[in-house]
Amino acid sequence: MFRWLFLLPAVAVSLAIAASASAKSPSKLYAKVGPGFTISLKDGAGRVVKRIKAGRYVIVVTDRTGDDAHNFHLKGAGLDLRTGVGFVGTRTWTVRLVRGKAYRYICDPHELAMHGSFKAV
Ligand SMILES: [Cu+2]
Repeated sequence: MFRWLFLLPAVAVSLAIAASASAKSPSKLYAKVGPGFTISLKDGAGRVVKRIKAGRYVIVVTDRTGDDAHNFHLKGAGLDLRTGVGFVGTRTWTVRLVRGKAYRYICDPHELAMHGSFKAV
């Protein structure tokens, strides 16, 4: 009995931490490259990201291009993340977007045709 009384505060603290972690879990963004010569970054509602609130995000990158030799490369404000050319699959990146900074995403082999950008505000 005596031991359990000691444990109760620890349980309460860990429950509080779990609750705050879920309340603050970052929003997801969806990066896609392919099919064909298409590249995009959209929010959870399916809107192309142009201006976005600064903060932490989880970017789910889906690269479906394979033999077409595309990739998804995000850069700006200290970020430089990319999938490999020829990679097919999903990657998950946790990022912090900084207020006032611009970000650009490209396909490295076809930057002129396949690119987009947004700003954190
Ligand atoms: Cu490409």
